[in-house]
Amino acid sequence: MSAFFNQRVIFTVLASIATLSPTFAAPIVLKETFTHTGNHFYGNTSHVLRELPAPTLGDVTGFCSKQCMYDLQCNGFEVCTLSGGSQSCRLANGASKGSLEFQADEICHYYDLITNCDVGVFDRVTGACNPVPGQSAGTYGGCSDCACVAMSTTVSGVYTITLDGAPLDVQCVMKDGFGYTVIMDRNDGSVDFYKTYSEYENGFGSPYTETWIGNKYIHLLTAAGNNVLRFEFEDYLSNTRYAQYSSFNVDSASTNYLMTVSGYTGTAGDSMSYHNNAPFSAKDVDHDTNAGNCAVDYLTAWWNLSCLRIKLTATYASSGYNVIGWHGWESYKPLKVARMLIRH
Ligand SMILES: [Ca+2]
Repeated sequence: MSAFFNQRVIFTVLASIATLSPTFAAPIVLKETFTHTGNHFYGNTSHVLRELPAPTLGDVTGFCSKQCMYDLQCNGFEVCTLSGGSQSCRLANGASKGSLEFQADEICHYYDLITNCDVGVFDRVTGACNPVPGQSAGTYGGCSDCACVAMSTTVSGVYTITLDGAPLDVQCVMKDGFGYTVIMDRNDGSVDFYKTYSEYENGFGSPYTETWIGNKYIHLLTAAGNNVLRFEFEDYLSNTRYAQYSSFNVDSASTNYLMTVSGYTGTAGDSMSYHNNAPFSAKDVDHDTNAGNCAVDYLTAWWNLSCLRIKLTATYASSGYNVIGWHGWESYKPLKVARMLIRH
C-alpha cells in the first residue's frame, strides 16, 4: 500500500446544506469531515449502501467522499483496490468509528464521516443522531430510567443507564413526549422465554432483540410509584392494539415480586387486572393459587393466579395453543409483537 494511506489523513469537504436537498433540516453542520481511520480487512456487508467504480486518475478519495456527501444515507466509505488493480468506492450507512461493518476481501481504506453527533450516526434527512443497531446509543450513568435519558435526547434506542448500582443496557422508546423503559420485548422469536424463576428475576435476552429486563429491575424501576404500564401488540396481519394502565407496581423479592395494577385504557381489552395483587411464578417456582403450576401448564411465567389471562411469555409462534397472546384480543389471538413499556 502507498505511504500516503499509512498516515492519518484528514480532509474536509465543504458542503452547502442548501444544495444537498431542499428538505434538509438546518441547522446542522456547514461542513463535514472525513477522517482516515485505518486499513482493514472487513467481513460484513450489512451496512454497505452501494459500490461504484472510482476514476482511474485524479483524487480517488476526494471522488468517493463527494459521492458519500451527496447520498443522504451515507456516513462513511471505503476506497478499495480490487484484484485487477482498479479501485472502487463503497458507500456505507450505519457505520461508526471503530466498527467493522464494511465489506472486503481486499485491503480497503476506511473513512468515517465526522459530525456533530456525540453518540450515534448523523441522519442528514432528519438532522437527528440515530443510534447504530447493535450498539449503545450513549451512556447515561446518572440516569436510572429512560425518563431521565429523555431529558437529553428524543432518539429511541438502547442506552446504558445505572440500575442496582451497575451499568445496564436498556431499550428506551421516546414518544408522546415521554421516555419509556422497555421491560419486555418479543418480536422475532430469537429468545427462549421458558425460563426459571431466577432467570426471570435477573433478566435475560438482549435489549437489541428480545428481552425480559428482570423482576428485580422492574421492582427498582417502579419503586418510586406513579408508573404507567403500556402493552403494545401486533398480530400476524399487522393489526395493532394496546393496553395501558395508569398504575403499576412490582414489589421486592421478599414478596415474590407482588404486582399491583389498575387504571386500564386501551384497545386490546383489560386482561391485566385479573392478575392484580399476584406474586410471580415460573416453571420451577410456583406461587400461584392453582393446584398445579400455571407457568408449566401454559408455558407462561407471570403473575399467575388460577390461572391466567395473559400469555406474553409463552411460545413464539403464529399458531398453536400456548403461544404469545392476550385474552382481551380475540381470546389469545397469536401475537407477532408484544412489548411492555413503563414510564413515570
Ligand atoms: Ca400452584
